[in-house]
Amino acid sequence: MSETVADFVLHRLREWGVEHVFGYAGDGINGLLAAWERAEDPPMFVQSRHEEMSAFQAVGYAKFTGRTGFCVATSGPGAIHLLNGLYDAKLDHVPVVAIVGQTNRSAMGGHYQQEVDLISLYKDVAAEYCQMVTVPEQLPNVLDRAIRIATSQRTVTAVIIPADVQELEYSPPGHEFKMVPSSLDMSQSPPVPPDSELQRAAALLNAGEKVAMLIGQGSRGAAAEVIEVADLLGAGVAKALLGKDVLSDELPWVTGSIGLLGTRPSYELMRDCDTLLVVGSSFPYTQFLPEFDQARAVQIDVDPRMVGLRYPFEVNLVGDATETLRRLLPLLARKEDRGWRATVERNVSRWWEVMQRRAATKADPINPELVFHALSSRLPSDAIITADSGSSANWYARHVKMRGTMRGSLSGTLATMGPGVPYVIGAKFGCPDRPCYALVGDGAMQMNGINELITIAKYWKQWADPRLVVAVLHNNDLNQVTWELRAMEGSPSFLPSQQLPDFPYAGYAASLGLRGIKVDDPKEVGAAWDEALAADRPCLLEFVTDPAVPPIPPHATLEQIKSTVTSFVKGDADRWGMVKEGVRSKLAEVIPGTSSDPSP
Ligand SMILES: Cc1ncc(C[n+]2csc(CCOP(=O)(O)OP(=O)(O)O)c2C)c(N)n1
Repeated sequence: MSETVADFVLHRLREWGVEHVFGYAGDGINGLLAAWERAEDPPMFVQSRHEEMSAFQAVGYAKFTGRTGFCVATSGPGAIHLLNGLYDAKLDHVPVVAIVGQTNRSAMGGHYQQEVDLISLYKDVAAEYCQMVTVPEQLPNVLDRAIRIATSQRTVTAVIIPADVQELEYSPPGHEFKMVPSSLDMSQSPPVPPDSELQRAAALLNAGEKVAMLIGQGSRGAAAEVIEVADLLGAGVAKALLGKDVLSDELPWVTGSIGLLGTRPSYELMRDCDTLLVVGSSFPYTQFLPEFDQARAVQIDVDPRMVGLRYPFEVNLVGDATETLRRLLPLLARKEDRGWRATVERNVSRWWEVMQRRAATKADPINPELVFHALSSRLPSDAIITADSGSSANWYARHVKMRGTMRGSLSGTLATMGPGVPYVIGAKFGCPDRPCYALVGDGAMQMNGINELITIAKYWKQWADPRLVVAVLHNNDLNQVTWELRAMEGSPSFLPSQQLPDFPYAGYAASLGLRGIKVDDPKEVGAAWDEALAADRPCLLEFVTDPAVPPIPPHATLEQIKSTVTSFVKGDADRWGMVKEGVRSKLAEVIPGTSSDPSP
């Protein structure tokens, strides 16, 4: 049988070294599915429960492997379902190629079943490249460019292939007028700034006395250079959430996360510095950066479209983080006065004590901070961790100490609920020998996670290492938003929107043949983590946690907490609990011994 367009798609993906495509079936891609049936793996077709999950899996795969993710869906509803996951990729600068079906060319424009104007629909999410293949000769060029652009621009691209085109006999572009042949292979040569720009940056950094660094995911792979620069400048280093795993939290001058979910020492670092060096981060919350007239600032980013944002930087260097820092290093003078460094280190060490105390603060029944604190020291040094949007992102940001080769991520920019579980599924296909943890709220679990447990049950036996732990914070509340409502509106929570129906998470996991453990006693938290990691199969840990433990922002004072909490003692069912827990957590920062240490 001759090669069809669909056969060629798989053939070309194989030539690009693609090993996994995350997708869901439908007649808009029947030609592709039939080709998959004929073909030998790779690429492997990984089936989810919903196309949005396929997109999230592709994003998780790409985030944790550093490779480009691929997802596939049928026309109309399938392509629509992919969108949220694709936006997650686009906003977090993750390379993902979406291949979607379309109705037959003969039906287009006829208000046909499942016909949606996909070029228009994908125009924004795949703004860098979105093309429909209408004749076979167009294919290699369109597919190759979609892969090259997604990979080099770290963005989303889309290839739309009508169902009838998939079944046409493949015919390559010729050596002719209006034919566009294509080829494989691509080399990446990251940009480096010119010497004159590096000298300007170095002069500014050398002139400062109290240097703060902020690093993001763009500094991945540059940890050694960041450490050297920070040492020379006597700087403290804060991390944007997507860059949390770039640098170990065991370094005494790493202040941890920054922002609303960040740490107190990061807040203090920015509040008190006189010089700022941002490397590979587009951290959006300007209010957590120094005052505009307080610090002179340099930014380094690989993408010329992303420099000069968020702060009045004096020097904007366009360059790869590793190469740029390497070239900057010989131009930097070592700061002999180490007083600022010592202050940063004191703040950091105090913060970790506070975290210990906060985790040990009493709650009913389990303090979610205890759950994350107990996990942190138990994590294998090669663990992959995801957190979902919700209060778990707070506790992940503050309590999980990165070390070794640990990796971690969440939906940093779109901040969508729901990727926690599908991200780790993507990770398990990309890095099957690493232990994975998804840290998820019960709302996110009910939104997506429960269904994707079925996907885990379907595939886990194929993974070299079955260790995958899904931890659910069972608080029957959309807690993060409940707290936002309370803080912003000063109103009691609106139960019809915030309260969640109960669900037996651990029991459900067990019914799928996975391990399921329910924990409602704080004394059992540590042992449960150990048991989950030792299990011979993926394990769901259901922690019954207290929704009254507030995710306190790093800059809040005890007085602010007291007045905020008391201001909404108006109608909340758990109002007295909140007052108690909020004040208690804040007190744990200032007064040792406000806890009843339940020994994690
Ligand atoms: C798709 C989507 N819908 C809604 C939101 C708004 N939102 C952010 S966090 C959150 C609550 C999450 O609740 P849950 O998963 O139960 O975690 P908790 O905060 O209770 O730990 C909501 C509704 C969002 N970010 N994404």
